[in-house]
Order: sequence, then C-alpha cells, then structure tokens
Amino acid sequence: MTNFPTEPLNFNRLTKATMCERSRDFLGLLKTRRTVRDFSEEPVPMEVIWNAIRAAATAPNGANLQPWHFVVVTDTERKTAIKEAAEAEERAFYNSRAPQDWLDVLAPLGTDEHKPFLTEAPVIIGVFAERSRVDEHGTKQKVYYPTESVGLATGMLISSLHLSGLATLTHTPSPMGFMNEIMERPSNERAFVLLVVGYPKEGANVPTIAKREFEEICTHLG
Ligand code: IYR
Repeated sequence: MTNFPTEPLNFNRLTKATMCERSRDFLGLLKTRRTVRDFSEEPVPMEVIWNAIRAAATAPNGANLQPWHFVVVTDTERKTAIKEAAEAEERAFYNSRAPQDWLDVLAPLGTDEHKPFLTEAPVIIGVFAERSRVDEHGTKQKVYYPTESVGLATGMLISSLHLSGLATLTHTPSPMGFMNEIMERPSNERAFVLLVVGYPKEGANVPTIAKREFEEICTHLG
C-alpha cells in the first residue's frame, strides 16, 4: 500500500442556525451579482485582485495539479492590443461566423462587436488552462480535468471579486488564441476566459433578464 503524508483536518463545525443563516446570506450576496458591460475607468485596489486570485487558487481541481494561470493586465497599451484583437474576432462572429439561432439567444443581452470595456475597465484578467505540462525530467505529462478545474476556480474568482465590491464581465471572444500571444502564455495553455474587472460606470444599465425557477433547475430524489 502506498504511504502518503496526512494531517488532521481543520473543520469548523457550526450550529444549524448559523449554517442556515450563512447559506442565506451567501445566497443573498450572490443574487446581487450582475454581469456588467459598462465600466468606469477608475482604478481599483490591486490587493482585492491579488486576494481574489489567491481565493481562486484554493479551488478543488484534478489530482491537485492546479492547472491554471491568471494574467493581470492594467497597462493601456496591452489592453488596447487585446481590444483590437478581440474586436477583430467579434466582427467576424457577428457578421458571418455566428449562426442565426446563436444571434437570437444573444439579442436580449444587446451585445455586438464593439468592446470598449476592454480598454475602459482598469483590470483585465486572462484565465488560462494548462492542458499538458513537462515534468522535471522533460517528460510530457497529461493534466486531468483542466477545463473543469479552471471553471471551478473562475467561479470562485468572480465570487470573491463580487464580495469585495467589484463588478465583472466574463468575456469569451471566440476563438481566444490571440490571448496567448498578447498575454505571453505558452501553447500548452488554452485561454479559458477574459475577465473584465472594475467599478460599473455611473448610471450603468444591465439587461432585464430572469433566472430559471428553482423547481426547474433542482430535483430532490429523496
Ligand atoms: N463572444 C461574443 C458573443 C457572446 C457569446 C455568448 I455564449 C455570450 O453570453 C455573450 C456574447 C461577445 O462577447 O460579444
């Protein structure tokens, strides 16, 4: 049998009342999150960004390989390069690549090929998933569940930023190959999402949309 090091679990047992109260509070907080597309240029406290990325890196992940990398961009010149590359992809998407049924489901969100938030927002985070890695002997290693792992981490990143008082946009220009070059990441990593972060612009509006009913999204089989 393989022997591996263990340590005592540090588990904080709560009363039932506290459990229910905390879960209600957390739900209430998450319900106030909206995806924002109009950002103020006001800078944000960078400590909030670093803490959110540290929070993301606590996510459960395949075989503890932690297959993620977060690239933070605040510099106007690089943000401009990202905006130009993303808008070139988006122009092709909206004008020819997107099938009509995709355009139909996007219509209520009011999105188009113009992405001014990519230079207006103070922080852009490129989230990358490592699909394979080279070990210390130079052997290529497979990474297990990179997409799932990075998805879980991104959810925690967004939740931390929201809890800390910042707005986000999960932006997915497609394809995102340009991000490797502009954000200086190797080809074994795949861009997962471009997270736009900042304060909402004064008077920002969001689309009127509804969440699905709880009964529709959850089944209790007993
Ligand atoms: N990438 C495009 C289109 C788009 C796709 C989905 I799925 C969205 O939820 C929103 C937009 C864009 O960013 O405009």
